[in-house]
Order: sequence, then C-alpha cells, then structure tokens
Amino acid sequence: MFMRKLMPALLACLLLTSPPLMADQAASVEVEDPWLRAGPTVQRNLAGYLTLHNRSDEPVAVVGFETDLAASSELHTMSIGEDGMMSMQRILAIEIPPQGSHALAPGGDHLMLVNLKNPLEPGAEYEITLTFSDGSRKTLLFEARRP
Ligand SMILES: [Cu+2]
Repeated sequence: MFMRKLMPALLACLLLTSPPLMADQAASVEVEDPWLRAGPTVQRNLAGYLTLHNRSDEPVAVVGFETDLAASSELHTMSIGEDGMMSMQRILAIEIPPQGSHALAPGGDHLMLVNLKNPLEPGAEYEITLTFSDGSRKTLLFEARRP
C-alpha cells in the first residue's frame, strides 16, 4: 500500500529533477503569415510562402513538406543566372540560424507544390505539414491569395 503511494511521488521527483528534454525543431519554430499564391488561371504548380522564426539556440532546418493539394512537393530557391533571367532551383533544406528568422517570399526561397490536383479558392485555407531535419513536423494552415 505504502509503495503504491510512494512510486508516483518518486517518479514525479525523477521527472522534475532530470534535465529538461531538448525541444524538437517543430516546437522551436514560430511561423508568420503562411500563404499560397493562387493565380488568376488554373496552374499546375504554385508557390507557398511564410516567415520562420527559430526561437532556439540550435540551428533548425526545414527539409520538406507534405500536402494533399499536389502530386509532389519541393523546396525551391530562385536566382538570377548569367543570362539575367530569374530561375528556380530545387534545394534540400532551408536553414534558420539560432534565434534567427528566414522569410520565404516571392523572388526567393519557397515551397513548390508540383502538379496541383485542384485549383485553389482565394481566401480558403489549406493544410501543409512542414518536416524538419530531426524528423519533427508542424502542420499549418496556408491562406490562398491572389496577389
Ligand atoms: Cu519553385
């Protein structure tokens, strides 16, 4: 009887005195203004944007995302080539420095939804799950906008 009462108390003590568990990357990141660029016509591919704030003292990396909206999903960046033309390249990760921020915005890094299954409705919100390099995940609602 005594042990039965004592065990939970002992366990609670152990939990309280052990060092805090490291927060996973998804929990360390705050996001701002997630949105999808819905064009005036039906598009096959479209871009998603948001700003990521890393509230931890460790670097954080987004390594991909999952969505039911498109057949596949890629991380992209944009750069100006020698011909002066803007082009997109696939990247494997988007890194956010400790206590830093990274904006995914038109003309720069973005989430690329490839082979969209259905047109998006401006004003509607759609679920996208970001995946981080430690395997943690964060599901967000992205608003479809027609810029
Ligand atoms: Cu792209």
